[in-house]
Parts: sequence; C-alpha cells; structure tokens
Amino acid sequence: MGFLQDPPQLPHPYRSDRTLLALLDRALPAARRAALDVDLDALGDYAQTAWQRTCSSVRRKPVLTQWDAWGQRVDRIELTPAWQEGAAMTTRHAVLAAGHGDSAHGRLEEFARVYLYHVASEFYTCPLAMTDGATTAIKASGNRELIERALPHFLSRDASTFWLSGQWMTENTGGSDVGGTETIARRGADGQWRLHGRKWFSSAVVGEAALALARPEGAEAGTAALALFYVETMEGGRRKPGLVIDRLKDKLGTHELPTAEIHLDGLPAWPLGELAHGVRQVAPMLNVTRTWNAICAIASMARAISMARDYASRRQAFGRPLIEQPLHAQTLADMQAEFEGAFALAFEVAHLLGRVERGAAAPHEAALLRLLTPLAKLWTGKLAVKLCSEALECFGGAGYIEDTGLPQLLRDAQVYAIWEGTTNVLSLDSLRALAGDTFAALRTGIHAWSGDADDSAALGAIQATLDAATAYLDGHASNRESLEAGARGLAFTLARCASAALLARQASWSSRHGDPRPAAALQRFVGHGLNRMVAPDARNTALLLG
Ligand code: MFK
Repeated sequence: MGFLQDPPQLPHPYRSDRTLLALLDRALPAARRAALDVDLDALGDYAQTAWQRTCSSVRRKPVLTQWDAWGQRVDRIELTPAWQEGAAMTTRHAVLAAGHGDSAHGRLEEFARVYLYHVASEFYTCPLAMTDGATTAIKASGNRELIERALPHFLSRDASTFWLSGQWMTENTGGSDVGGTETIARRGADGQWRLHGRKWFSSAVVGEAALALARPEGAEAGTAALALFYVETMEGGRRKPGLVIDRLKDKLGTHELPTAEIHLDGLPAWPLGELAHGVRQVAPMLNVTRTWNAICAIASMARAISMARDYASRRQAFGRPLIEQPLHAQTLADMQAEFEGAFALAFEVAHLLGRVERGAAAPHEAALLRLLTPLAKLWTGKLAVKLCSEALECFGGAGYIEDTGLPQLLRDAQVYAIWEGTTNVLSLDSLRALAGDTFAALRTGIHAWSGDADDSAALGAIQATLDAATAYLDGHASNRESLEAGARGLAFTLARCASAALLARQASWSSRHGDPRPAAALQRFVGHGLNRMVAPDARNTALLLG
C-alpha cells in the first residue's frame, strides 16, 4: 500500500475556539456565561456531526415539484437533511428566542449560537436571519395585532409552532435600488389588501410568513411611496394559491438553500404601519440581517482556518509538517490575525445591538451601531472570500476537490458580499450613517475600547488613521461624486480602525488572564495596515472606462 494522507479533522467548534471562549468570558456576567455553555456545547457537537455527514455523503440540493401526478399545482420543495433538522435545532437551542429576552446580553448570546450553528445548518441561517429581522421590524412598527399574531411563532421554542419569515424585496427591476418595485398592493371591497407581482430572489420560500415591499395601487413612483406588508403563505397545511413558485435558482453556492422566483397572485397582506415609507420600516430588518451576514461570514472564516491549521499539522512536505514551514506558518498567522479583527467587530455589533435595544447603551452608541453594522457586513463579506480562498490553497490540489468538502466553503463565502446589499451599496450606506455626529461617536467608541491598552504602537496607528479619515472626509465633503467614489476605501479604513481598537480591548483582558495571543493578533493586524483610503481621480477613471 502506498502513502495515504490523513484527512483534516474538525476540532470541536466551540471548545477549541479560544477567540469565542475569551470573548464570552470577558463580556458576560459569570452566571449568564455558565448558563450558555450547554447550548453552545451542543451546537458544537452538532457541527462536528454535520461535518462527518458532509464528508461521507453525496451532496444534495432541494428539489421543487410543481405539479402532482394528477395535474394539481403543489409547489412542493424537498429539503436536504440539515434543513429538515433546522426547526428542531433552532427551537431546542432557542437561537432566535435568546436574542429577544430582557437581557442586554441576549443578542450576544444569540449570535454566539448562530456562529456555531451556521456552517452546519447549510444556510438554514438565511431564513432564520430574515425571521429575526422580521421580528425586529414588526416590534419596531408597534403593530399590536401583528406582534401578537406572528411573534409567538417566530420566537417559539417548540418546533411544531415555529414559523420562518421571508423578506421579499428584490424584483427584476432591482436588488439594490428597490425604488422601481413593480408589485402592487390592491385593496378589495372587503377591505383586505392583496399583493400582485413577481419577487425575484426569495430565500425563505419554505417559510410560513414574509415581509414584502409593494406599491399601494395608485401611489406615485419611487422609494418613498412603497409600503411594507406582512403576508402568510400557508393555509390548512397547503401553500396559499396566491403564492406561486416559478422555479428554484441555480446558484454558484448555498446549494442547499432553496432560493426561488415567485409570483404573488392576490396573496392576502396586512400593512405594518403607514402605507408609505416601507424602506424606512424595513430598515430594522436589514440591519439585523446584515449582522447575521457578518457573523455567518466570520463563522465560515473560522471553519476554513480551523481546517487549514489542523491539516498543516498532519501534512508533511519537504521533510517536516507544513505548520513548521516558515512561509506556511506565516500565511496561517496572517489569516488568524485578520480573522480575529473581523471577529471582534462582528461580535461588537451583535452585543451593541442588544444593549441599544434594551436601553442599556451609552448615548453615543446608537449612532455607533448604525455605522458599525454596514462596516462589519461589508468588510467581513469581502474578507470571508479572501480567507476561504487562502485556506483552500493551504490544501494544495485537495482544496480544489469536491468530496473533501472544502470547495463549498469558498463557493458559499461569495454570497456574503452580495446578500443584504453589495459592498458598494453598504459603503454608500456607511456614508448615510456618517451624517450628523456619527464620526464623533466612532472616536468616542474607539477611545473607550482601547483606553487601557498597552500597545502604544497600535494606539498610535489607530489615532493617525482616524485623523487621516477626518481629513479625507473634510476634503471631500463638498464633492458628493468624489465622496462616493472613495466610499469603499473609507469604509474599509473605519472598519479596520474599529477592529484594531476592539482587538486592543480583548488583548488587554486576555493578557491579564495569561493569554498573549490576542496581543499578537493585534500587533499583526495593525502591521497589515489600517488605512485603505484611495484618492478618487474621476478623470483617470473615465479614461480607464473609455
Ligand atoms: C446566513 C446569513 C444571513 C444573511 C441574510 C441573507 C438574506 C438574503 C436575502 C437578500 O439578500 S434580500 C435583498 C436585500 N436587499 C438589500 O439589502 C437592499 C440593498 N439596497 C439598499 O440597502 C438601499 O440602500 C435601500 C434600498 C435600503 C435604500 O435605498 P433608496 O431607495 O435610495 O432609499 P433611501 O431614500 O436612501 O432610504 C429610505 C429610508 O430608509 C431613509 O429614511 P427616511 O425615509 O427617514 O429618509 C433612509 O435613511 C432609511 N434607511 C436606508 N437604509 C437604512 C435606513 N435606515 C436605517 N438603516 C439602514 N440601513
């Protein structure tokens, strides 16, 4: 028998994740920290079992059957095993309910669960994100009838009463610019609103409810005239006839997720609030799903790095394990430092969300949350693709082979930069968020996080980069085109500054508790540079596009 390579093993995603353990130990009161352990341990176990299943079974995709043998329209979707287990896992471990209790730490505890569950869930987390977002938007609307009707299902701890909600915004006219929405809301003589139109990306089509943007019949064109409606999709165990599934999309990744094109043909609907300003009303949902996007992106990074590190200790090349090869070790350490920065930012957004929602935040922190949410989403989305790609390269040719289970990580990572707003849309949203005193709120936040840090070089770099960002904003304030052209570089820069300050806070805490690794991550992260700003040059751009 010739040589056979040991396959990589997945270390326990909870017990072996020192970054998550240290964050929770630092941020949570001891009793809450201890109570969380059971769920996180179980979700880590599930992730390991799911990885074994991935490696030992043929991958499947959901299948849509539109008609039964007798010509009846059924639109039945057969789901993959992880999706069939989704409701039971979610409710047993209170994934959504955890975030909507009384505690200001609830969102952090929710997203710790999401982080551990995500990869194993095969993107069942996508409709979960939308259900969480719909819950938040319905709460914000203050619509008592809908709160009492939908939320007991969305937040249920019992799989038999649990409902998923979709978010139906994207149409053929636009995913980023929803102002061209063609779906019409028509009010019948019975007073009931009904939706008529076509939604082009529906990733929660197996759900029982959705929030949908539609234009009330007769309303004017544009974004402001859109209204936000709540719909239910099922009646007596069957899909309502007003909802027709046209087809499932054939996507680059997220293959287990049944993303559909649908028709709304008189589906009954209820407005959340006023019959206009639907985008404003759906914004709380967008900000929550963008937080999910960021946490799921770092979950993919964590998985990719964990597999690559494990493999590096098993695989020998040129006479020693890869992990002892200086350049390979350098590559892995660079990945780890970037990951720890992204991890710190994504989880700060999660924690801040809970503190703002529960009224436990400082005055500047609502504005800070508004800014950090798009920054975390856009930066982690891009970084996930980069790190998953780098991790596959750490396996050489094996990283390119389907039944190692590894290529899926890269294919799936590409979605994070697209879902819930592309990098450019989120960069422009961060400009929207920077209006008013938000930059001052960022400075206050950064100062508070890094206040007792020991790494003076890192603190100097953060300060210098913030000053450069201030000068940049001042210099471009009067030229909107120029400000927009440079928005991506500015957003990456602010995301990296915030991450460095958050890493500094964690590094101080961990050093005091005998772990020097976060300080090493901070030093390396800052060494990679914080400033990503570019000077927009409209003439040069025009020449290159000519
Ligand atoms: C596993 C991971 C899970 C992740 C979930 C995956 C789900 C995947 C499914 C999807 O991807 S669904 C598609 C998601 N689509 C988007 O995210 C839309 C992208 N486009 C945008 O984000 C645009 O910026 C947006 C449509 C929100 C607004 O564009 P407009 O038409 O130019 O609107 P405008 O006039 O700027 O904003 C309307 C109002 O909303 C304004 O308030 P006012 O009416 O009071 O002036 C804005 O301030 C407010 N607004 C917009 N974005 C906001 C916001 N408010 C708070 N937070 C925001 N993020």
